[in-house]
Amino acid sequence: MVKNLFMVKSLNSKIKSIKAREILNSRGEPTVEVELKTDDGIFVASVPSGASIGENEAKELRDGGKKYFGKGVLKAVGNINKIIGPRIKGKNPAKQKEIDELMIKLDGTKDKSKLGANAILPVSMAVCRAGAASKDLSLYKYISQIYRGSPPVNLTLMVPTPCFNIINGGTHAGNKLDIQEFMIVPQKKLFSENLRAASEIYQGLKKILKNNFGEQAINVGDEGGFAPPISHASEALNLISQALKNYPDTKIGLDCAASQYWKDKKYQLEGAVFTKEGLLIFYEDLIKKYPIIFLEDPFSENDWQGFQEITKKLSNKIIIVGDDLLCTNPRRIKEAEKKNACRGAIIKPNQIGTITETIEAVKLAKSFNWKIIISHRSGDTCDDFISDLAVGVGADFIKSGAPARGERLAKYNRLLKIEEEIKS
Ligand code: 2PG
Ligand code: MG
Repeated sequence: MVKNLFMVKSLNSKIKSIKAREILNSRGEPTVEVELKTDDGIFVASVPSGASIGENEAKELRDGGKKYFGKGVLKAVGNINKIIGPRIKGKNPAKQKEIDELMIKLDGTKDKSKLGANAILPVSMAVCRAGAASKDLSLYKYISQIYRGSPPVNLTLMVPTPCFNIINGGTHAGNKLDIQEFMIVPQKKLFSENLRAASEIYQGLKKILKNNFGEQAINVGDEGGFAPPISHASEALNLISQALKNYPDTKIGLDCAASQYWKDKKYQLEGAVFTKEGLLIFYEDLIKKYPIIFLEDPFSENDWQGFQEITKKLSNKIIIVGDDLLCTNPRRIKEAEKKNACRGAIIKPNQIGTITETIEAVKLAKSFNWKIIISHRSGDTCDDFISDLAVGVGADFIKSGAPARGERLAKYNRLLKIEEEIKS
């Protein structure tokens, strides 16, 4: 007989208290952490923060003023402790949708700018963890239940393919590379094998960089990838190709984050000015020479035409992925589908602000047969929520930076445990 896990504890669990505080993220900048107490224990969650932020993202509330150069989050903390907390106390944490909708209503804005997405999201995440505990379920199984709308009986859950950012550029690094992320995407069957391959490739690349450019080349950027003193994508890709010599089946993904090189209404990169057509040819050349499987944000966030053209031209060969283009926002996802502007979505909970809306965004994108990449942010914490999220919603990929640095490995190491659990 199948044990109905949903009958176990959910009737009794209640949110008893909630406390938020200001902590620092991996860039050393303030962010919000929440501790939520229920009958089942204390559930902690913290939120990340981007550097290349899309115009259509939900807004973080920052304090302004002198402290932390204006980046303090005590207003967001206060909003949790004084406004959200009292309203959700006593509620059953398994009522994710109801609690998220209540917070959306309390905020009342389209972009969560009143209470702050950085106030709403950590509560939403902690509630989700508490909800899972109230059902005696691992978080990924619980998320899968929310996603499917049915109990996790006979689940075939998979760990997504990881994308490791091993060379950093753009706003994430102090070098001259315009493309923000050079990711390797190993193609082994098991996540643990992919992680091992990535670690070996990363260590191999470190040696190659040191031999080519000396010690300064092995300094790392915000996401743990190396930030060598190079300025052309082809140089980065040649170096990665050397590191992939013994890993021939490994693919490459690029996050161009092209909004960052859209300056004065022109694409300006690698010391040249590109037209839309010119930029498309630049990408075409790269995908001819290297085993690229996806291009994220190859054009600027409002350049629908650029996205449409590249999707039309290249999506039979690679996946065109929208990040800043979509901002995990259903309105933008629908528009992109209508315009045939991409075939994959980066999903970042803090771009939209609640777990319920994040899951809805995934559902919508999947209904269009798009590929899903769950993503961290460049300023992150050791919170590993996105790992469970990625497995729970059946994402195709997850990106969480290099196979190095604590806040990046928190996610990958959590996936190791999930894979062990799934296998057993
Ligand atoms: C991205 C992200 C994460 P940031 O552009 O995809 O890698 O960067 O968090 O700085 O927006
Ligand atoms: Mg991106």
